Parts: sequence; structure tokens; C-alpha cells
Amino acid sequence: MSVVGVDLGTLNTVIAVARNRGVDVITNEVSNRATPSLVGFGPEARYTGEGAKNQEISNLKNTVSSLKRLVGRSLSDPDVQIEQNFVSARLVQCNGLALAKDVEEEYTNEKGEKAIRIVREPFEIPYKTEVGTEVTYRGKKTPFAATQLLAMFLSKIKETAHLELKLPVSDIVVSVPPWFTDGQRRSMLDAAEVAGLKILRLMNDTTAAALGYGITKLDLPAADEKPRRVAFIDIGHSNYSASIVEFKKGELAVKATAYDRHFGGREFNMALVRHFQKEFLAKHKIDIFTNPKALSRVEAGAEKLKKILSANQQAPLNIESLMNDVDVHEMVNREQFEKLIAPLLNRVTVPLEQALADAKLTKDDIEFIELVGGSSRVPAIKAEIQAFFGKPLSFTLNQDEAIARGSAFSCAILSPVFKVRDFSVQDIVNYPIKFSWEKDDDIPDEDTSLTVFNKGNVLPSTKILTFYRKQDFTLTAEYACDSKDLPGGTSKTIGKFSVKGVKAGPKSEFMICKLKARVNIHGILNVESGYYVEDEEVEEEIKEDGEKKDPDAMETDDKKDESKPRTRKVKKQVRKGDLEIVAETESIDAKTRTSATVYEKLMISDDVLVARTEDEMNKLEGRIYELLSKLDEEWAHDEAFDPRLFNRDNPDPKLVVAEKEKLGKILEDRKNWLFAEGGYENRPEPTLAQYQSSLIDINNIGRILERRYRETAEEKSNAAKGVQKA
Ligand code: ATP
Ligand code: K
Ligand code: MG
Repeated sequence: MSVVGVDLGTLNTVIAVARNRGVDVITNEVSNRATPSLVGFGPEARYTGEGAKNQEISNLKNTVSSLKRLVGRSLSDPDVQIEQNFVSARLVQCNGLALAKDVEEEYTNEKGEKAIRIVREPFEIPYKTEVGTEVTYRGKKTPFAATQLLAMFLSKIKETAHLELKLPVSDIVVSVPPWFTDGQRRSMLDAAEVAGLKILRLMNDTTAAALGYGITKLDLPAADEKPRRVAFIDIGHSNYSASIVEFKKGELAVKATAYDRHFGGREFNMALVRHFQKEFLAKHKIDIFTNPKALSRVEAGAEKLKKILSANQQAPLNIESLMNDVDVHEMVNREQFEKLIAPLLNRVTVPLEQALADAKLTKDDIEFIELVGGSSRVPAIKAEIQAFFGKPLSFTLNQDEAIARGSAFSCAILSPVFKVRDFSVQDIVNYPIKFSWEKDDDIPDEDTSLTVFNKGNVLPSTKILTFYRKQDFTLTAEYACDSKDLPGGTSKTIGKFSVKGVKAGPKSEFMICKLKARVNIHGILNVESGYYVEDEEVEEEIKEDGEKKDPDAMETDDKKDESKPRTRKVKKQVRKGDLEIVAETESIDAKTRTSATVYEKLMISDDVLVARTEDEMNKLEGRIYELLSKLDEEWAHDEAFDPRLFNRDNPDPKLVVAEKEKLGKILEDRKNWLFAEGGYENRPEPTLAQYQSSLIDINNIGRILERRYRETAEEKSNAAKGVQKA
């Protein structure tokens, strides 16, 4: 079993694995250390990661980005509306998951006869509304909910890790922005499960960076010393988070986290794109916003230009034939760029102020400021942050890999298969949570709600709630903050937890119900279990030390009887039985999730088959051309095959000529079959088996001719050597 940490970025995903030597970032199939966080859909297969990136510009409508920012959200969320500006596929509201089944279909075959074949028919099963995209996949319009899209991408990540580790991959730690809500976190877990992965911890981005930092530092303060305070600032492609973290030997505690959910590299790109839009309108009378492909190309160019500007004073944008046959050539200098992003630069210090205020600390309390995330390379950003703290910034972490590495360390700590120095990670609740319930008229002055987890409460954390009730009741969990403090459009309701089996007790009018509310290691709220108690008088041992000592019970030491501890009667609540909790949350129910998992596996095997078929087709094509060129050149003249050779144990030399002719015919035939006029539309797509058998056919003759040609060549060369020796 393997230990894997994943920094699931809006733009790029980085995978780190723990091995005996330590934690390494692994490379993907094209040797990149980061994989584009994309999925795409084609007429036959899905594309993920690098494959999706390769076809993106030519298949914009069926390529989906921003996967992690879409999961668990609704199309109507203002945040999701913003997301549509960055996602080329059209976002739609899904009411369930897309599944598919194999059904029989009547069709007319090549001979014009009616026949039956099996086709895959998409259908939807309801679970909840979530944003998704409608794409054309295997020739059918299919709506995929965001959770499913993310599952597809996570399947790819799983495969990449598996290819590198050559071990089954299941346990992982995945990073998320700290502002993710309960619903978003549940959707992340669901997506992972659909992909056959078990998330051991959903870790906030900055917390992961902090763990990667702390676990390698050997000079952290001892338990009784003042903690080391470090600010971790992550500015990525789409969002910005800042955490104040305290370190001591073997532990870290997040003190405060603040964020800007819409601040990152893509906003910088967009500022450039809008600038170019104006320039091109004025200079060339073209509007790139009317042409998705042109817009995509300018976005890609702007991103490249922006990166160059981080190290240079100016950078160019050159695109040939952008649209309407117009070539564009632009130059942007750093000063211009900084003017374009001025509204963003003005916001840089907001999360920093907020984090310090929440942590009740000042700038001077912060010893080190560690920057991670690709956009922390922008010089103007660095300058703003440095000016704010009034001290130099640290870059001891790898900006692109720190979060993945921290996640892998977390996975190593949590995984039973790995021995690693223990390091305690204590995070905090970012949105306060309250429970509310219906008033019971028999209980005077009862409150009907209670804030159970405040903002800044440590995480994970369990609280026991006590209720006096005589019948089943329901708790509603809600965010106890302003809607404006939640991601746009997030419902305040987190979930409902119904408590079953409540009735009056034998001795009292009420049942005393104890409910265990927990914000778990993923930052997800649950009422995990419930039980009921009864007040009873019990004998309790009297402790002989500590403050709890009962002064009346104090007697002389010599009277103490070692074998019989002294006891007294106390009133206590004794656990009598369990209560059933029925939860209604944003998670997908187990049955639906299983169906999605089965379908995901089916799509994976479809993709594998398509890839193998394509490989086989390429092999066949290559072989046809190879043999055709041999027939045309090396083997064209009869001397290529020395007749003397065939007089030994080989058949009649005349057969060679016949074989050559036969092979030529087969090759022509196969070539015509492979490149049928009008393309594949004119005949059914050849199957893997058909390509394989074609290859066998041409190899049967091809190999014989190759051997004879080789033997002739050897004979000639031996003869030549013999002449030389003589
Ligand atoms: P997020 O954390 O927002 O989900 P992410 O993790 O995918 O996104 P990162 O990989 O941290 O984001 O950063 C990617 C961003 O950093 C891109 O916008 C990219 O253009 C930008 N970036 C990378 N290198 C540079 C550079 N040298 N100068 C400026 N920007 C850069
Ligand atoms: K990343
Ligand atoms: Mg990131």
C-alpha cells in the first residue's frame, strides 16, 4: 500500500509520495512534475491531465477546468457564475449523476441488413442538484455533475501514482482551500471514493505547507518555550490563503486563517487579456471575446507573458493569424502590468490583516513569512507582502511542491503502513457552527439553538450535547455567520440529524440524550453517535491525591487500607443504550455512489480499450508503410533474394516472387481499408481484434521475406569477406 499526497490545484495538480528515503514529487507520463487539472471528452474516449490539455484548444466545449471549484456547488451560486468566465465548457445544473447502461439497438449493417448491436445509453439518477457540464461524449450529449468530473480526474491521478509506485494506490491526503465548506468537503470525499481512493485527511493548503515546513525543522522550540510563529501564504491560480501557525517540537497549531477566494494568477491573466482585447479592437478591429479559440490563445499567451515579466522588465505577445487573418505583436512592460493589476494589488494585505487580527497577534510577532503557490512569484506581490510585514520574506519551501509534500507527510503520519516521526497537526474551524432544534413545550426556558463550534475552534474536535426529550427530535446544523462570510450562494444549512428511539425513561419523564457532535479531521461536521443515560447513585472510589480530595474524608495516613479503596456514594449519569442518528447531509448516499463507482470503472476500461485500439492501429499503419517501402526499395530487385539460398532447405525461389506480389496486394488492400475514402464514417470503426488480425496477416508474409532478405545479405557479406581474405 502506498502513501500519497495530492495538491489538487485549480490549474495544476502535484503528486508527492512517501518512500523510505523521504517524500518525492513524482512525474507524469510526459515527465512533468505537475499535471493539468483538466478533463475532456471525445467521440470515443475521455482525456485527462496532459491528454486533456493537448486537445483543449481544438475541443473547448468538451473540456472542463476548475474542477475543484465546482464540486459541491450550485449553478446559481454567484461564485459559480464567475467560474463560467474561466471554464470553456458550458456549465449546467445537474439534478443527479450521469450513468450509462448497455442496451440493444437495431441498426443497418454494411450489407444493408437489419442487425442488432449493443450501445451505451446514458441516463441520470437523481441525488441532489450540483453544477456540472453537458459534454458530447461517445457521440451522446451527457451531463456530468462536478463530483463525477472530479472523480475522473482523481482516477487519472491515481493511475499516475500507481504507474510510478508500482503499488496499489488507495490511501491519499488531498489539499483543499481552507475556505471550503462542509458541502464542498463532502463532495471531495465522494469524488475520491468514486475514483476508488480513500482520503485519510482533507488538508487545508496552508496547513499542508506548514506541516512540510515543520516536520523537517530540527530547531523548533521546546514545549515550555515560546512557539515559533510563521505566516504561510499561498497564492495560486485562483485563490489566496494566509495562515498564522505556531510551531513547537513535534507539533503545529494553526492560529488563524484568512483568504481571498478570487485572487490568483488567472485574475492577472484576465487583466492582460482585457488589455489586449482593447488594443486589438482599436488596432485591428477584432474582438477576441467573440471568438472562443482566439480568446483561448490570447489567454495562453498572456500567461506566458506574465511569467516572463516576473524575471524581466518586459515581455512580448506574438500570435500568428489570431482571427480574421490578423497577426498580433504586442509588448508589455512591468510597469504597465502592475497598473493593470492595481485593483488586485490593493487587496493583497487584506487577508494578512485579517489573519493577524483573528490570531490576536501583530506583525512583529511573526518570525518568518513563507510564500508558496505559483503567483507568489509576481514581484509586485512579493513587494507588497514584504512592505506589510516590514521584514524579508522566506522561500525555504518549493513554491510549486510544498503543499503536495506536506500532504504526503500527513498521509505518512496517518497511514498504518509507514513509520514516520509523529507530528501533531492542529487546525481550526473557519466557519462557526450552531445547532438548532424545536422547542419542547414541557421544558421551560429552553434555548432553541447553540453555537457549538466557534470560528477558531481547534479541529478535529468533539463536543457532547445533552438533551432532555421524550420523543424523537431533529437537530439542524447551520453556519452561525453572515451569508456574506460564506462562499457566494452557500446555504446556511449544513445538515439535519434526526435522533431516533427517544422515549420517556422508567424513572423519569425525560430521556437524557447525549449526542456526540464532531468536526472531523477533514473539517466536516457530523453527529457521529448518540446514547442515553440515567441518573444513578454509584459507589465511587475516593482518590487519595490531587485537589479533588474530600476534606471530610481526610484521615491519618496509617488508617489507609491498601486492599480496600475507600468509596462514597455519588450521583452519576450512567450510559444505558445507544440512540440511532439519521443524517441528512450533502454527501451522496452509498447506493448512488456505488453506481457511480461502477460507471467510472466502465469508462476507465472503455478508455483503455480505445487507447489500445489506437496503439494497434498505429502499429499496423507503421508496419504497412515499412513493408511497402521495403518492397519498393530494398526488395525491388530480384538479386535482393539470392536464389542459391533457396536451393538448400528453403522452398522454390520462384515462390519469393509470388510472395512479394501477394504481400504487395495485401498491403494495398489493408492500406485502403485503414484509410477508407471519406474516413471512418463510411464503415464501422475497426475493432482492436481486427487491427490485431490484420497485423498478423501482413506479418506472416512480411517476416518470411525479411528473413530471406537478411540471409541473402549475410551470404553476400560473407562472400565479400572471403574474397578479401584470399
Ligand atoms: P489554486 O491554488 O488557486 O487552486 P493552483 O494550485 O493550480 O491553483 P499554482 O500551481 O500554485 O496554482 O499556481 C499557478 C499560477 O501561478 C498560474 O496562474 C501561473 O500562471 C502562476 N505562475 C507560475 N509561475 C509564475 C511566474 N514565474 N510568475 C508569475 N506567475 C506565475
Ligand atoms: K498546485
Ligand atoms: Mg494551489
